[in-house]
Amino acid sequence: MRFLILIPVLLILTAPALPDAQPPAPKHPRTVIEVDLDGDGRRERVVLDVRRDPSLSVWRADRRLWQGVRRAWKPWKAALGDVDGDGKRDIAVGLFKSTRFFPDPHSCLFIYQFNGSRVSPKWLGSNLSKPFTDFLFADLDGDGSDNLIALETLRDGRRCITVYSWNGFGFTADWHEGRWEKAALLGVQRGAVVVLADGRRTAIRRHGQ
Ligand SMILES: [Ca+2]
Ligand SMILES: [Ca+2]
Repeated sequence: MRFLILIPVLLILTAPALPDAQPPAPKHPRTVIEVDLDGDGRRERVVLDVRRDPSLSVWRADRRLWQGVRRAWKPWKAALGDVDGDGKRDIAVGLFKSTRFFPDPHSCLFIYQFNGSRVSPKWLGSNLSKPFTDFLFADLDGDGSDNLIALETLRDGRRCITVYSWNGFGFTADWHEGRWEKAALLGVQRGAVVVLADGRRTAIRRHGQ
């Protein structure tokens, strides 16, 4: 009897969070971000083109420094953030693919780092704490490294935002907020996450700040 009760409990504990059936639609097929990734005074260009294979490339002027990210991984967004606070921007890509531990395709995040001449994988994340459909980076707590801010889906289908910090090996969830029917991540303003939550523009801060 005790065994029978344990099975559903174990299933709940070990099951991945409710997967999204569809990948988030890329807002644009081609995203170009021009920025000085490594702070050497020369600008780089990060290009995500979901029609190309591989889909992500990093350029300086006319020279392609790197390309990667298979189109079959269904990339849907690229964004930059200095997750580890070393002064160099890291490149994050949202994908919709199966991973070793979760065979159903789901949203996951890969982070690449640029050392001034080469791009290499920094973190090939299986998933975040919940299914997510949008993300951005901003230094919310002023510690010099950017937080990952993700728009996520709770088990009941409602939306929340979760704020993460880089821990050296991956991301730790610091706090989450919201239980909205519909939500869109608009950006960050004066240290608050701005969300269009159930039709209302709402600024979210960590509780008590
Ligand atoms: Ca540069
Ligand atoms: Ca960095």
